[in-house]
Amino acid sequence: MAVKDKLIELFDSNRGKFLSGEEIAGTLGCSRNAVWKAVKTLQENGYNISAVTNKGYCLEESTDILFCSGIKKYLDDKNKFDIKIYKSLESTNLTLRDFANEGAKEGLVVISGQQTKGRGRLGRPFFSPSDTGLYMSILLRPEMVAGDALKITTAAAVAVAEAIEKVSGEKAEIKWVNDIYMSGKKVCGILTEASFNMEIGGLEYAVLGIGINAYRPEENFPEEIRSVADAVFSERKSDMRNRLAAEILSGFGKYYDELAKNTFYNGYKSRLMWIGEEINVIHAGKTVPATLLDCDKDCRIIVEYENGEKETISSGEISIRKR
Ligand code: BTX
Repeated sequence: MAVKDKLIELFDSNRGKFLSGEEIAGTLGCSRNAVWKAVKTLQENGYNISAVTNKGYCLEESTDILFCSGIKKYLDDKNKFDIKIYKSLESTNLTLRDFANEGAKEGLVVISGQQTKGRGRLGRPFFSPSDTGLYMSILLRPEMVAGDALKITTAAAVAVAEAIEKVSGEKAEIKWVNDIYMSGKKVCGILTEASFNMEIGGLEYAVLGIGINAYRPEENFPEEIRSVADAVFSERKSDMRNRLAAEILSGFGKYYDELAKNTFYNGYKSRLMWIGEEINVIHAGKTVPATLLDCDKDCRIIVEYENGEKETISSGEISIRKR
């Protein structure tokens, strides 16, 4: 392990306490100069480390920085996922796809503190500013037919909603198919991108991408999404994003292992927004008014149109109708 990584662990277990350069060098078995250099690198990477003459270095209690051992500390099964953390990437889904194409194993997780080209569905952008979100992609190599891939996304939506509720103590809801809302605003989007193998007639791999607004960005959300987007936490607290990442991985890992049994279904249905309400169904460029009746075992929605016809829908989007 590099000095920098050992230092993160040492600071993490001594948050709010000053440690002298000599003490750190002794514990890590390196020179004081190496400690100083590692502290500088961490500070440049956004760690709030105070340096005070005659006292030493101290990691601020409230620091919420994503780091590997910080996530692993909260994980149920520490060996199930191989986690790689980056400061900034174009898109975690794109980076993970490159790894997948090179043969990476199921369970590889790419996390970034920022995305410069975060991707949403249908080519839309996903706003992913630095240091306030959690942008994460998980590599899966399931043995399933392409039609079952929707289950990956819906199971992930439940795992994310449960993780948010556990860490924040607030209620999270699911907007069909896979947006997570809190108090009527979107705090998370999920994008699963699959690679198909024509010869085996199934999925070669799937990249499950999850983007969460953990905190409101200092400069606020951009004008165009300000009325729809919000963040999970109202104030910055220590280790929130590491805990959130770990809870999502643990929860999703469990549902994924039992995907054929649909064990996530009750958690999905109980959090589904707008059942019984008047909605618009948006599909293939058309917007049609309907009532949302129910959600079946495959997480497809059942809607009733104004002419009384009912339909079960597995793709597209819905919005609430303004009354
Ligand atoms: P989506 O197409 O449903 O969401 C994108 C739409 O949501 C945008 O058109 C905009 O209206 C709104 N939006 C954009 N950014 C945000 C935001 N930060 N919070 C709330 N609303 C927003 C949802 O697609 C799927 C998003 C997946 C993002 C993850 S991040 C990790 C992984 N890597 C990657 O490039 N994408 C995924």
